[in-house]
Amino acid sequence: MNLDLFADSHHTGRESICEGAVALRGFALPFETDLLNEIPKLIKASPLRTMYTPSGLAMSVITTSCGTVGWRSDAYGYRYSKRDAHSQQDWPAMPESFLQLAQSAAKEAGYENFMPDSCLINSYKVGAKMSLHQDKNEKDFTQPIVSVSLGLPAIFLLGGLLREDKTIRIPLAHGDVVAWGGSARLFFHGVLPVKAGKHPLLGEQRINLTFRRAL
Ligand code: MD3
Ligand code: FE
Repeated sequence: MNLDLFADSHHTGRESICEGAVALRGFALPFETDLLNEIPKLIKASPLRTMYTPSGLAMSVITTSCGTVGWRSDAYGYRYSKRDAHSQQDWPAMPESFLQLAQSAAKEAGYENFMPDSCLINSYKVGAKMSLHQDKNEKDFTQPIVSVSLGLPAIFLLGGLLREDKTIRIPLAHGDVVAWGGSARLFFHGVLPVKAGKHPLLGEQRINLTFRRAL
């Protein structure tokens, strides 16, 4: 065991996953009340909806966004758009507490001046998963992605730059935040099917927020 790393992670709550990827266990817990207050309002303005892959397969996760731009997927491909095709309105603004959380987490992970313009909200019911993929729809891959896990726990899969690279499993629990930057920014990743359970605050689901600089 590397005792220095162990001691360090206990003092800072910072856990290095690989070059560029840093887990901050429980970092979102002080923001819990704000997050749980804002999420229903966002979902009311721009409802969670099923997205379809360009080949026509329904994703098991249901998705919405807030911020200047939101992510969408359909027969025309994956992209960011200024308006929500469902509500035919602009996406709801990113709540101040979301921005504070994303920026303070990025800074703690070593990424100064992170200015996300989009927050993707993914809802996983029991059994929902996300297949191995890369996030390549953003303009600047030097910008990290900050993810926040809420509700039921999940096992996250992290691979490498090639689809066939071996994957490691990272358990993610309510309140965990991970900053994905550096060479990890373009690594393949996914989420195993969420196991049955009931979270005291979120019930039978997992919600993941991913903060991105899209444009
Ligand atoms: C690692 N979401 O929305 S977040 C996605 O839990 C997505 O909902 C997953 O992958 C979820 O695209 C994982 C963590 C995440 C996000 C982006 C990454 C991990 C990443 C980009 C590169 C490497
Ligand atoms: Fe992703």
